[in-house]
Amino acid sequence: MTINFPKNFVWGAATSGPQTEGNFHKPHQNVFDYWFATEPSAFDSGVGPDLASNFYHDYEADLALMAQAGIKGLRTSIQWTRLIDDFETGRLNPEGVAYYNRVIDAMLANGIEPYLNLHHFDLPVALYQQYGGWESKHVVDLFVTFATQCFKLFGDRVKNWYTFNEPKVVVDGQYLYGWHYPQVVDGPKAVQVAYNMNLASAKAIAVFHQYYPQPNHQIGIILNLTPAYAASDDPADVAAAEFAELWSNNLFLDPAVLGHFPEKLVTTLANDGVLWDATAEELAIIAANTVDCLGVNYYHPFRVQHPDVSPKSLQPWLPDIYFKEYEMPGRVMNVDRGWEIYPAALTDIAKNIQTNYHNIPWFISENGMGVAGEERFLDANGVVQDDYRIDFMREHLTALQKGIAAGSNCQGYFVWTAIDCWSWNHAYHNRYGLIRDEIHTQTKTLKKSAAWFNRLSATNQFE
Ligand code: BGP
Repeated sequence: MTINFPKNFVWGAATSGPQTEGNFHKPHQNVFDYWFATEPSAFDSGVGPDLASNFYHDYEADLALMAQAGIKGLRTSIQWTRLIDDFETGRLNPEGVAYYNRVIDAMLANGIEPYLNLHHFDLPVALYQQYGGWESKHVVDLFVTFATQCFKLFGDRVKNWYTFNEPKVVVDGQYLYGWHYPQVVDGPKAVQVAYNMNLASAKAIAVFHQYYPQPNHQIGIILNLTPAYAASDDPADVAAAEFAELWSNNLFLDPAVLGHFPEKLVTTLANDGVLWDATAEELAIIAANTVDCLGVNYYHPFRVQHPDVSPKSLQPWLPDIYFKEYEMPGRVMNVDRGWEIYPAALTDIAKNIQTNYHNIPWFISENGMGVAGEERFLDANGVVQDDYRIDFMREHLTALQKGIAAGSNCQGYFVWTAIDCWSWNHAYHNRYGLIRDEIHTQTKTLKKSAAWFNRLSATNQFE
């Protein structure tokens, strides 16, 4: 069977500044730089983001390899801590400006369209220390100052922009479950952070549209969508899944695309006494500045059952009073990463966007397979035989194509990731790249999946 994709479908790869560049010539630390400097044991094998993929020095060779893998679009991010010297005034760091100019020009020279994101978990740590980070509306305005600089500097060559990558991971990781620095565990603060990031996105979009009208330029947000599936037909499980969907997905999806928060979520948070602090003026900004397009990162679904705790029993408030993760027996797992593999969710996501989000243009902005110990799969020629990664992409693309055939407006697929990179707490443990990075020798080589992807990108189809 041949699986075909629409004409002009974009085949790309995603990555981020903090995970690839390495900490060379950066005037400031982000929260991960600071966390590593103060607590290296929080990272796999005590390895931090200092070198990452050394993209800062290797970008020309790396981009040439990406072009060989058929990558036609690269989503990466500009680091706030590299571009800006003074966060309050937005004064630029000239070295940072020159670096991003070089990278953008090199992308274009390699036939790779830049897709730039402005925040990939990498808040400047000084803004946490001074203001509480995303808890603060002043930080919202400083983000807009940074975003404005980016639009002005690079918008002549960059047509595709994103305000945030996975803001929900900031809420969960930094303010609820302690995965990421500052490891705050505080439900009401997390609720305010979610609101403030929605506001920051809308305010940045407002500025962007003043500079660049559509259709030549577009701006969106990148959301990790984890469709919530109830563990059973039991009404308690169904209600748990309904709240999980509101909290995990609609919290950002609805304001970004529809311009307002889901009513049921607002009512629930208000009844629990934890609703965010919002003004009518801010809500009007959110209503008026929705996204032009949407990036969807998809890795795994969210299986949900009703929680053991009774509502209101958990004090202080946590969203966990409404749902609990369900480890479905028999589910297919990526054991190395601990995530369920469930490609069919992509068909559901496509249908949801088509039906409930006015079929807005969207693309897969991340999807990929992280595997530990890939040296096991090196062949005699030094090529990683990563058939599991090809299978993973094939299955997900088949599910996605079903949604497209039914009319969903999906315009591209960006694999996570181009070159093996540094990955937050897990450092280099799980490898996701189409291109292998032999970290110790700094050698980068195409894996088998790169050849497969290149064919896919050239023909727009696979068997
Ligand atoms: C997404 C992030 C990426 C990347 C990816 C893989 O949530 O946007 O930055 O890291 O997940 O996850 P991990 O690196 O944790 O295995």
